[in-house]
Amino acid sequence: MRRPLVAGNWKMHGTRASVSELIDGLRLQDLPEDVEVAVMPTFVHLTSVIDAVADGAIVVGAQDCAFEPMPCALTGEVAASQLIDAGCRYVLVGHSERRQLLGETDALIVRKFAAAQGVGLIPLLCVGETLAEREAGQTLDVVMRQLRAIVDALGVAVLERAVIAYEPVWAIGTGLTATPEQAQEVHAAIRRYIAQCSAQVAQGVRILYGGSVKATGAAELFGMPDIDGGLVGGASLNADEFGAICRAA
Ligand code: G2H
Repeated sequence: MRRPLVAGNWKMHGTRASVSELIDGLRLQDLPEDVEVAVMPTFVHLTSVIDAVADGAIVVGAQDCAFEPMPCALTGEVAASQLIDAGCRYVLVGHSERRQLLGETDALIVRKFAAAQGVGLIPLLCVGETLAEREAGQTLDVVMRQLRAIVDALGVAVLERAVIAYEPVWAIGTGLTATPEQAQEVHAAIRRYIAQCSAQVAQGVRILYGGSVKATGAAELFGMPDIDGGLVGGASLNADEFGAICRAA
């Protein structure tokens, strides 16, 4: 049995006051014990959030890490080892906003993934196609290319200590959610692809859906056999809405 994970990606949102208010709101939520709940604030808010949730069930992740795992002369970056030291459990790698707006390549994402795992962080690898790629019938080619970059470089076994998030780029922040059937088709293809290398890894790896997830419709998405939870952006900034999404998983 795969334990569902719902992760709130707060992106570049929040002030000290609004983050504190959001955490207070989350602590009032009735979060299901059989679902793992994570939040991913900006770097500047990480330690205050980690301290604030230390006595509860919510775990914390970062939104990025450097390709170098250990502290070194790399201005502006944060090492995976520093995230572990701060108390993080997860780190996003390969989010489409970083692939598209910051030019992150598959090769760089492989290095960040390896840096994270090397120090014991769990990488949450994001994959997904653009609207043009979907319309050109290239969805599975694109998603498998992004996944193959990791498997070819690091081996399939690394997915035993990782999470995958399928996030169709056309559904991110647009209000357009993939239908449960559209998402399930890609999730099942991802699991089939991994099963070609290892049936055991394929069975165990959690594959989240991301892209305009809201409380409405979340239960239908999470009810699909290969969808193991969600990576939630905008809706995770509202404690009641995020709580409802967690309860739907
Ligand atoms: C996709 C998602 C969270 P949103 O980026 O990673 O954001 O739910 O706002 O589409």
